[in-house]
Amino acid sequence: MSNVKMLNCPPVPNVPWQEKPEGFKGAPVWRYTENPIVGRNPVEGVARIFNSAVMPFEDGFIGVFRGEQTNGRPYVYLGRSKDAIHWDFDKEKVPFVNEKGEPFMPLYAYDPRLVKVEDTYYIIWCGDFYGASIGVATTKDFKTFTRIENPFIPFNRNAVLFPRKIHGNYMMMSRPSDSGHTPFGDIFISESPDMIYWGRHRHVMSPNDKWWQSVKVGGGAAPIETTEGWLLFYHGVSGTCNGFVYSIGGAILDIDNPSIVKYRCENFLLTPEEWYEERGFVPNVCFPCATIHDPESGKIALYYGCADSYVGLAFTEIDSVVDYIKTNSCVNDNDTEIGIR
Ligand code: BMA
Repeated sequence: MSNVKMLNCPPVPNVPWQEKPEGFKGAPVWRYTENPIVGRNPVEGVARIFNSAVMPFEDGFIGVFRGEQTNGRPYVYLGRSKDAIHWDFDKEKVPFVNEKGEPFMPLYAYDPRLVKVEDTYYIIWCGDFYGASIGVATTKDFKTFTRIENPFIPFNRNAVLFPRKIHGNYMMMSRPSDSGHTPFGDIFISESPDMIYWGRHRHVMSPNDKWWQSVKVGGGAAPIETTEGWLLFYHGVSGTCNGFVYSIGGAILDIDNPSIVKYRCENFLLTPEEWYEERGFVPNVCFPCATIHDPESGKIALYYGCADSYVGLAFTEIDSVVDYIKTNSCVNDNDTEIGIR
């Protein structure tokens, strides 16, 4: 086994954890035995919580959760936890304001990500800007949430911010789309000096000939910086006669030029197999949105939405997952080029 290290991330000795089951085979990502960790009707007025992002905060954990209201419209809710497994959710939606401090609520908001860069937390979601587009807000205290005016034009989803600047710029992956259930999807990356103006767009990766990721791919959890490059958990989608199937994939991006994919695993790391992944509002969906990871032990807890109905938790270890991705890598020219045309 190699000795891969996570870089530039604080220790999280209380990362949630369960040992790999005896005799476990296949990709080294195993599910929490008590999944799902968030069940149906978790908050008054919210039917389902899924596709959500969490991170350490103060002496516990905090998260932004996609809550599907009973009127069918998704919104972002805040949750807090002592152990990152049992969550208390706010009854009210996250109260976004504009730069003047006035209420500025999106029409809807879904698939939130939560990333800390330097001393600021960024909440990123998919919302409406005359069609599906990317919303961003900042907070330092999880009390005031200030939106940055529409950073990208529609149609776009699955924006994932890197946890540090590269060459002095913020880096954000995104997946241009249509305004519906997009039947295509490639990951691109953009740079910004200030989180307001974005440019130098580059291609990162496209669907490939491995059927589980042959229709679309989209960023998942914020990448983890490692001695091998940026470890990215993403979703890959297959089209079947009964609709899309969402699996979790793994790739390693170049540390200085993350539009270059160094390794990309040909096998999925996790695919719908359990009842809570196969059965729900949208069956057969495993949708990764966040990790909590501890550089000292190498433990990674991966949070993913299940069947658009529940939150699931899975575990892996930095060196075994990086080894698995490298050993089963299938990069092509489209992955390894810098992504400029
Ligand atoms: C995508 C997004 C996700 C969802 C998935 C499966 O387009 O809307 O929120 O989990 O479809 O329904």
